[in-house]
Amino acid sequence: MMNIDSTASRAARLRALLNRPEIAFIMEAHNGLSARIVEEAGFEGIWASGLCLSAQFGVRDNNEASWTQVVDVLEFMADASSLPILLDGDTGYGNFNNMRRLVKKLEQRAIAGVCIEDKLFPKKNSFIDGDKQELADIDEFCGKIKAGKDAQMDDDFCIVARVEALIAGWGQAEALKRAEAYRRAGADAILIHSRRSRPDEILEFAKAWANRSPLVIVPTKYYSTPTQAFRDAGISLVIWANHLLRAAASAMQSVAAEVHKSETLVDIEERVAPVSEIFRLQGAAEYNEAEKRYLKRSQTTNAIVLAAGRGEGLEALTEDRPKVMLDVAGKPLLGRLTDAFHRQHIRDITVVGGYKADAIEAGGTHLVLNSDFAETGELTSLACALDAVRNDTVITYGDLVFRHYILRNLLETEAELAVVVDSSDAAKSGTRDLAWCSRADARSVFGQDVRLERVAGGGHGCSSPASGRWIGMLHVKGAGRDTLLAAFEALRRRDDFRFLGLPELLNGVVRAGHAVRVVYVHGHWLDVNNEQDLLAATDFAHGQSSVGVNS
Ligand code: SPV
Ligand code: MG
Repeated sequence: MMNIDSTASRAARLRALLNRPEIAFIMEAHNGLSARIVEEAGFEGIWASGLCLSAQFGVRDNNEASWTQVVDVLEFMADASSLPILLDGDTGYGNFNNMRRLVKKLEQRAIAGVCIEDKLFPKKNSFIDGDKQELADIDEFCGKIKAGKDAQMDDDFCIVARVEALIAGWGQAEALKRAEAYRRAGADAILIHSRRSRPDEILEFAKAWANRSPLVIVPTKYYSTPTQAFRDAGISLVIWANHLLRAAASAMQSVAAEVHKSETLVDIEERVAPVSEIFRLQGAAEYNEAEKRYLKRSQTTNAIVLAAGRGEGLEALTEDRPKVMLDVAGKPLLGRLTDAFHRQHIRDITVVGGYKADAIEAGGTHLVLNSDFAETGELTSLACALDAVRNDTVITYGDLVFRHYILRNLLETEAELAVVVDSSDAAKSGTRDLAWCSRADARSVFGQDVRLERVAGGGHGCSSPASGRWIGMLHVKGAGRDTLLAAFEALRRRDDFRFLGLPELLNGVVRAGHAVRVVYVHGHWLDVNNEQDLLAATDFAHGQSSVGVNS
């Protein structure tokens, strides 16, 4: 078969289908989805059938749908498929002037051509009372063809003239006379239609027509004719005019009846296309790719919450649940944390559970398990969630309660690695996670360029006073991920790895010469380590102690 240049315009491709020596086949479509299905099946073009377009609206093929409603559907079809579309334009929806406007609007939507029939507006389908159909005046119809040809901007746009003389029972001579007049008026092809169940009158017409111009047929009624007969007759284009709509109608009737009767979906699920197939036909994969490109920030930040511990000092309250499931003003700590993430559009949250992990309930989060939680430190928990350390990840302890701006400020830093340090906690000795930074908190300066120098575990002595306390929250993004993972792997090789916590990881990063940006806060958060903290958290949650809660 002669191949059509797939880079050519749609109109040029339709023209090539009509003009090439080999027969071509186009299939009906009536919306975007069916247009895509036609293309995937391998067809070279689409027939935008008037019957099917009206039927999918649930109206009759009597110009009950307006022409602009038809053009709106064509726009979806052209978006869903790259094939040339030949519109069944009925009678052109009016006189020569309506035809001119139709051609203009079709070209604007990349429709390749239009077929108009020599009947009167409003038309009626050719298979309903065909013999009673009135035909258009030949001269008037020729004027309509000329007007269309004069209106087209692209020389390749095709106008097919459909001869209804055989449908109306006016005979071969009338059909040939009309076809010749339409050809002379400028029609690019002739569609000869028949409502007979045998192809005789079509084949007779084709023989007499003798390839004066491309010939198009619609073998809906003479469907049992072998296609070779059309080839032998020199037919250019065969239109399978309504078969996807009819296939869909049968399938929908059968499924609707069965579900109504059985009151269950169990018997039909395997017979219908999976939802995933509908997503594929809609192009969902492309959307997901585009989302990665254009919705980076809000969609790609994820969080890891370390929530494996029971909570020393809280044994009385944690017999049946881990610390993160302790209630704070009607909501577990973990629920408060996930709410805080959601506020910053972080929905991908991995929780590392351990002690009583079965009791962890946090809708929409992924739970992973550190089964060795009793004998290990935070880095072993982090190891369970290492694949969740991505290009933009917040890692946090699970027992924090904080004002929303703290997480927002951390996310907004440009740094590839950043931690939140509370400068109000600097003076306390014995507090864990004390932090030494390159500069003390100059509280009047917003966005200070301060780097982390060291974080110490509980009670770790140091000659110089600490700059504050790391609150247990860090943000890693871009190349910071590789930095963090490299430091992690270095620690993993140590014999005491199982006892190590997040401070050692931060220190490892700093020791390797990488910058960890400090985001200073002054209070406005707390962590829960004993019953007193729990009460304070409840106050905090009620907003009764919104300033200096941790000082
Ligand atoms: C259509 O598909 O709408 C047609 C072909 O015009 S037919 O229904 O056979 O008239
Ligand atoms: Mg039609």
